[in-house]
Amino acid sequence: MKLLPFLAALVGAVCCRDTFHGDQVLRIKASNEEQINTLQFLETLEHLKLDFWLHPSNPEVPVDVHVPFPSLQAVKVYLESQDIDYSIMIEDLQVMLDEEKAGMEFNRKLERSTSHFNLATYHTLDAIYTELDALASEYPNLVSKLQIGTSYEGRPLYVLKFSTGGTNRPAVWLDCGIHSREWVTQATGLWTAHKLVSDYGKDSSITSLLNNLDIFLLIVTNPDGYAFTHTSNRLWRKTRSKIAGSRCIGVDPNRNWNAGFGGPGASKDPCSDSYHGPQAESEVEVKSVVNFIKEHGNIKAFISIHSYSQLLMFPYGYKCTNAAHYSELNAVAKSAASALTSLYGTAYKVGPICTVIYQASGGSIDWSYDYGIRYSFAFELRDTGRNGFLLPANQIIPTAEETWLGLKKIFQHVQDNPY
Ligand code: INF
Ligand code: ZN
Repeated sequence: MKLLPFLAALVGAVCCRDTFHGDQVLRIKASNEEQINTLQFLETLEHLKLDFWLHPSNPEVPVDVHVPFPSLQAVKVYLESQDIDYSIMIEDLQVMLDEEKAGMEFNRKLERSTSHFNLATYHTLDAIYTELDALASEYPNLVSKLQIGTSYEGRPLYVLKFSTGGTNRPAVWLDCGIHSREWVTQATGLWTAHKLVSDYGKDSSITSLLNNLDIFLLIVTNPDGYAFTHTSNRLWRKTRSKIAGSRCIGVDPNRNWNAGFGGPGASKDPCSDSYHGPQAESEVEVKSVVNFIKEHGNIKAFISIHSYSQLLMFPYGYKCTNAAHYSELNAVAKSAASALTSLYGTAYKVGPICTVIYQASGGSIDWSYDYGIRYSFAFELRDTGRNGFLLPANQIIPTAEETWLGLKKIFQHVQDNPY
């Protein structure tokens, strides 16, 4: 009888994993507005089960779409019939997922033998949470772990606080992994946490930063979704909340903030990957961050880390008019992006969400900016589409290193421009 739970777990682990054998990711280049409209029509055909990694917006921005094998032929014939150019970005999605999984297994075994936390690999939620405790216990005078809430499925939302003292010092907020499938963002958050503790007292810019500002880092903003990407569907984006009246699960946590909520660029369809939710802040993961920011009362910068596309954006997404601090935000973003590019030459585009990509309502940094947090930015990390969300683990550290140079520029600007 003892075997039963094990067998159940085994069946559970194996039986419900989504597989993507023969699925492809196409990169579509629309050449005009009419072709964009055609692609937007395609996006409404639910039976094709298309997963748009990059949505059709304007002809300059490519459209990346995961096409399940059963829909491949029909989609390709349709695109060709409309003279819409496309290339195959990922030949067989399952092959890439299997390679990623094998890499993680290998590194997990290596880790067990060295008991050293390997920042150059992707980790499970449990491994990340264990590492948060390790950091807090190894650097008690610099790092503490706070729980700011509990996810829909009951997982803690842990924030690392980096502080060298003072009471309620001006602070910066940094969140990763609000979209669970964007694995390089949680990995970058982990690397950044290590960078802060190892360089404090050695690197004058980090020392000065932490002697004046506190840093709050939420490495796994969507733990339910992240756990689900490990057990069931690697490409899951949303939360895992149940929606009354729908068989579909989850809300897009980057459409659920009280900023232009329910406006253009969000879906009211619970089965859509950009579903805004039944009402603003319906998702406990979003509500917990909002409550924390409001209770703290002295947050001066709010930065949300996404992937992919290599962009550094600032408000607005819910409307296409310029923010009051447009010129300052643009200048800071340009300076941060060029610092980032200086390391490995990784090119970034800079600008307001609405013009750099598309109109998107209910986004986190629009909320933080309208709440009064002037320095609100969103990063879209590597790459520009060769691997998309499946960025090889050997790019984690270079990505985190270059991103840190951009973050440091923003933090220094916050330090030098109190408001
Ligand atoms: N980003 C897009 C999204 O649809 C664009 C975005 C980023 C909108 C930041 C608003 C704020 O949410 C991603 N990237 O999903 O992962
Ligand atoms: Zn995202």
